Amino acid sequence: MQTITTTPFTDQKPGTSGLRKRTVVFAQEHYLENFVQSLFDVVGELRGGTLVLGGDGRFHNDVAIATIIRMAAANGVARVLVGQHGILSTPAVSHLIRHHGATGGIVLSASHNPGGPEGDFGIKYNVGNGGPAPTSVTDAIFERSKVIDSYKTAEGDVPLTELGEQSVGDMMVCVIDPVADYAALMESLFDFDAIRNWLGTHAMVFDAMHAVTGPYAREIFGRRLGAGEGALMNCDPSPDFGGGHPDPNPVYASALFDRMFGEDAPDFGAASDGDGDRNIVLGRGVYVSPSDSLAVIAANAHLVPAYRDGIAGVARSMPTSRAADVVAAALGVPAFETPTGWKYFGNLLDAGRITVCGEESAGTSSDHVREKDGLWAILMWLNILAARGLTVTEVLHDHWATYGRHYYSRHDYEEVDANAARSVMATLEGQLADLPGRESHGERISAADSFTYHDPVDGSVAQNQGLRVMFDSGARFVMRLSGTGTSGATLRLYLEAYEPADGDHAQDVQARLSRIAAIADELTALRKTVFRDAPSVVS
Ligand code: VG1
Ligand code: CO
Repeated sequence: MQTITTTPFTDQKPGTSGLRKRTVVFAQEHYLENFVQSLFDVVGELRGGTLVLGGDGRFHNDVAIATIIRMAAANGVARVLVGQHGILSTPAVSHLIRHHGATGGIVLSASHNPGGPEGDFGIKYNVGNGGPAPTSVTDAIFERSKVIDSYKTAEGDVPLTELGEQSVGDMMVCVIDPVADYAALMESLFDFDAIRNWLGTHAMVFDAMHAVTGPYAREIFGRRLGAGEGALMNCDPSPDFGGGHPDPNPVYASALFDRMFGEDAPDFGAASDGDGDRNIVLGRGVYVSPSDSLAVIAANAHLVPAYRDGIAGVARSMPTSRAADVVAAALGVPAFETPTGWKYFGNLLDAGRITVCGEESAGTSSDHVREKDGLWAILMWLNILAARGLTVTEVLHDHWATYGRHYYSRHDYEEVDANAARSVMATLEGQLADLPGRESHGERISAADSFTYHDPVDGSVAQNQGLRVMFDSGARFVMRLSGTGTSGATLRLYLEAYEPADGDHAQDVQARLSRIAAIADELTALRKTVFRDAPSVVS
């Protein structure tokens, strides 16, 4: 065992989902080591405990895993469960922590951000309930990283190619099948017979985007559910994601969108992101907005074996459309509004206050793990389609006819000047108190605030979680700064308009939202201030 002298970095503050930086930043001498030692210093229970370890297979994954294994041995960890070839999806890590009663887990991923030497890398820590470390833990790690002066490491290298047990000093390293436990969990939740039958007469296509879910999809959709090889796109994980960008949106998953909107489109299409926690769902010629997906899943969960007895409640992140709230009200169960980031759902799930939760950013999940779970959401849809015998379009139209439609879109202004982005936020924040009652473009503002969350379980408070402007018509816009970018700032504008159950559900989404977008731009001088004519990404 060796103790290595180091000096602190000042920028190791985890964001919405772990510490995410350019790969070149992580590749600096001592950078990863400082953060990992700060983690071991803060989470004392890891000494003598079990750590789950894996990543999305991106460039630098292997180097980082070898480093963490040596440091874990030197810091007294008793056992590391590491995915074969260093692969584990985020939801699989969450499940493995819970299944094996581990102390915690480390996921190496920058999620949907591009990988490679010019791309991004990331590390996140999950605690014993399987969920992302709460802010109290990440804040403590950051504080520790600012004063750290040495780290501990040991000799030893573990090949990750073969399953089985090896040791590094006193520590046991178990190289585990990344897929087996997770696939068994999925099979225990859903009606695989019904899905298999449905796939006998319907076609699906799933795009793993050369990221982590490829091996999971082959086992679950391919082997267990009998979807043919033609159903699986880009299922070999690669360090640079096949030169692509593992973000399942219309821009980066354009091959999938082209297929689903093309001639002879399959009945069902889906994709997940770099670390497998996000999902998108499409039908023939139709894209399901993630906010709608959460609402549809909540409304139909009772058709799926694991949720046959109904759901206890629903939670959504604040910028997610309020479609799920309408379903919760109809079911007579509570609906919660939390800040952006999965860590805020953990307490509600642990306390049994909610069963399903989700975010507009293509994340949906339930109490089966403590992370968002891309393949789970896709299986929910397949199970619902099989149970109802309807197409994706029919399910959506029926949903809107029952609950009304929340037209929804997110406009991202990526990598803008950080000062300009802050000034847009400040401009809007300065006006909030005066906005109620103001009229523009035929819309009247009913309320406006900066979102503060009071956790109903542990009483913790999270302030400044985004600015909300609500309208009498049921429309809303939200503005917040991203906490996952690695250069400049990304400003997100979330737009929503409500059309009641008997309203017109066939309008063009952007056209329907253009009034609210214009008001948002007028109030904040957004485009002028960040020097952009249009958003970088519309989803
Ligand atoms: C984004 C999304 C947020 C999500 C987070 C992590 O955060 O908006 O909903 O939880 O990414 O997802 P931000 O701060 O950039 O808006 V993942 O799949 O990147 O772990
Ligand atoms: Co992700």
